[in-house]
Order: sequence, then C-alpha cells, then structure tokens
Amino acid sequence: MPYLPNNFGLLDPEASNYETSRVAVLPVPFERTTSYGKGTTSGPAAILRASQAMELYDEELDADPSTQGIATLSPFLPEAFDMGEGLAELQDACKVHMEHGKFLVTLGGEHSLTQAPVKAAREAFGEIGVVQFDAHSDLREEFEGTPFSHASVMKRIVDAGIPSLAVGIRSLSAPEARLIRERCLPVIWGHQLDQAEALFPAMLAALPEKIYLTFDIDYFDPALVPATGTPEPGGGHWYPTLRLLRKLFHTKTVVAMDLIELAPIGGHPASDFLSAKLIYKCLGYLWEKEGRRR
Ligand SMILES: [Mn+2]
Repeated sequence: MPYLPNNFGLLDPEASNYETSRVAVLPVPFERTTSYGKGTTSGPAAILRASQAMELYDEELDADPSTQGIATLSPFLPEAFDMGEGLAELQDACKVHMEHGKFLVTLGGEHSLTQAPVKAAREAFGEIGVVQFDAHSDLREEFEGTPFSHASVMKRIVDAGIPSLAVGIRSLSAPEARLIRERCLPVIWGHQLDQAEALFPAMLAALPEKIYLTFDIDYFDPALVPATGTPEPGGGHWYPTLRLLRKLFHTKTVVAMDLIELAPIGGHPASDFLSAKLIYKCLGYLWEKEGRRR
C-alpha cells in the first residue's frame, strides 16, 4: 500500500508501515457541494502538516499512542464526475482498508463524503450506529439540486436505516426539525452542551455496539475553530469534548472515524492544529481501549 513519507505525526517508517499499523489515515481533499465558505480541499494537507508539529506523548494517557502504528495513505479523489459514482468509488476504497483490519481515519474534504466510509463500515462490520459531532443536522432531503450534498449527508445515513446520535446541533431548517421530532432522532443540542456529559451515556447505550464517528469541525465554537465554511456560534469546547470522546471510545467499539469541513485560513494554524490533535486524542482513546482489552 502506498503511504506518504510525510505522514500523520511524522512517524518513523516502522511506526507508519501499512502492514503493521492499526490505523490508516486516508486524505480525501474532496469538495463539490459546499454552499458558503469554500476551502475544504486543503483540509487534509493542513491536518497532516499540523500533525507533524504535535507531541506524540499523550500526558492524559501517560503513553505514546503512535506505537499502535499510523499509516498515511495517498490522497484519494474519485475519478467519476457523477457524485453518486464518485462516492461509490470512495466506499470501495474505504472498505478495502477496513477489511484489512485498519481503523480508518478519513480526512475531509466536505461532509458529503462521510456517507461512503459509513456504508463501507456497515459492509465490513455489520450493524453500526453513527455518532455525529456537528453544528448542523445535515438532514435535508436534498440541497441545491443534489441528494448527495453536505447538507443531506445524515439524511442519506438515516434513510439507510443506520441509527445515529447528533451532538452540538444549532443550525437546521424547519423540515429538518420536524424530521427529528417525527422520527425521534436523538440529538444533544448546542444549547445543551453544558449538560452533554450527563445526557451522553444513556443516549450512547441506545445505539448499536459498533460506532462510526463523524466529526464535523464546525461542531466546535468558532472562537476555537474559525477555519470552517459555516461557523456557528455556541459550539463545543476542548476538554468537555475530549471527555465525551473518551466515554464514546470506552463504552463502544468505534470502528472508523472521519474529520471533515476544515477550511484552513492562511496564517491561522490553531484550527489545523486542533483538528490534528483531536484525531490523535481519538487514536489515543482507541489505543487505551484496545490495550486494556489485550
Ligand atoms: Mn456542519
């Protein structure tokens, strides 16, 4: 498998070799349907660059979780112009790595791409649920003429019969709010984030054991992460969010994740760095969970 010499975390060849790594990072600089700010195509490269300035020692875990192996794959861009066909290509690519036993981390790119690794995860692992950190519910039937829009990605996942839990939602349309009510879709709203740690365990318990984690970086408060196309006030903060993620990785079997919608701003590395570190914290929680099990 090809992997970048300038990989996630700037790891030695032994720690980033595909065959022996537990984790595979797949950059997908894909953007076709964003509606407001653009720039998510440069998200994956900015995350990789920031990750190379990161300390690999995790003080919370008192360990170096990169020892589980983190391979960085060559960037993936679908050949097909048609959105549906392009997502099917991505789904096939993701499934290959999942079937090789990798914990796949997809770097976006825009949120529409999430439906591909989610469907790949269902094929590879069977019944799954999706935990979505996001400012937006992304439950529109279609948006600007396409059912494959970033604004429709969770509707496609819900329509596929995959249970979901959304955290941090604070921007949606009236029909999306109606859909949430009618189908009783579980949501921790933006205004409930200060109670999220109390609400989260019972809501997690209602989901399947295997979880796909999709992390839209606009979940965070824009004071923390301004580098996204649709920044919404009132978002999540760093340590409370890490506590939710640690709970998620401990309680469930997280099978794959993505981080999407970072649109880097030149001269402002904080959002890029936060994104890289958030992924590394998740990989630390994965390492912790699996280390305890072994
Ligand atoms: Mn969003």
